[in-house]
Amino acid sequence: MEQWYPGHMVATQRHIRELAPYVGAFLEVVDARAPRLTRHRPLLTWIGRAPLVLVLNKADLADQAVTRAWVRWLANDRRVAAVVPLTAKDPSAKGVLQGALASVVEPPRRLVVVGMPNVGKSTLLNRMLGRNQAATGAKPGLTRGPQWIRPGGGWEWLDMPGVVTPAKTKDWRLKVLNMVKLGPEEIEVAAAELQSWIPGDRLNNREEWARGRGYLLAGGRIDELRAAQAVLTEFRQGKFGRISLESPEDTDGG
Ligand SMILES: Nc1nc2c(ncn2[C@@H]2O[C@H](COP(=O)(O)OP(=O)(O)OP(=O)(O)O)[C@@H](O)[C@H]2O)c(=O)[nH]1
Ligand SMILES: [Mg+2]
Repeated sequence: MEQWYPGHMVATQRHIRELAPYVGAFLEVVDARAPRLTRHRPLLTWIGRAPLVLVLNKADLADQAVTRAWVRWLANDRRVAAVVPLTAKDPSAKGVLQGALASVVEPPRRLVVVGMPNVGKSTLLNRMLGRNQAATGAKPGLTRGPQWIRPGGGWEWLDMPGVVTPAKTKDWRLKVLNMVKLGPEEIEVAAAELQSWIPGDRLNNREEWARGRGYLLAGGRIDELRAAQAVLTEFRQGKFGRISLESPEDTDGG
């Protein structure tokens, strides 16, 4: 079996199909920096007629104007009940999401949280709960099995492991966003692809930038692998500013 379609993803699909008739809504968490690419299309067939709320998470890392354009764009999708940009890491996320859900989900408020690996599903659940019950981390595939969380107020949330279609795992953006594991031999290619998205004034002289940090080999040549790894890490931390990797007009998304 393909590395990126391990057993827990098959189990997740079966579980979602079984749950669909009994849940108030499915909450699909996507990455605000690439909301189309990070949607999991098969979900629409798995969930049947259940309402689908799209959460554009990590909005703190995305270009604000591009995120606004995405919200307008996705609002036209008839299969989407609500579009909610937010930052799960930020305490304000709880109120933002509760407000958005109030009009969509009827009691009993049973919600299933789905999405690609590492988009922030568990972080969002912990935020709703007000404490860290679900394990989170900067590593795709952290949550291994479904887990119910009861934050009170009649809510029941189910945290699910991340799901991704094998065909998509080749997209360098998913690797850059840390949703798909990056092989050691892919680091330099992914960093090179990413660099064209970083505005010139933020990484204008890559060579100087690498030298300044001491990413050097014996003989004074740039240590390309270390520099590439650092570009990826710093992008993921938002050190180059807010950068979106996809806009609604793009035609190459998932
Ligand atoms: N900057 C930023 N980082 C976030 C946000 N939400 C989550 N993260 C980070 O993203 C990483 C993944 O978060 P998780 O909540 O573990 O993601 P998940 O979707 O549960 O991942 P799996 O269980 O692997 O499917 C962690 O390092 C979080 O701290 C956010 O709104 N902004
Ligand atoms: Mg998780």
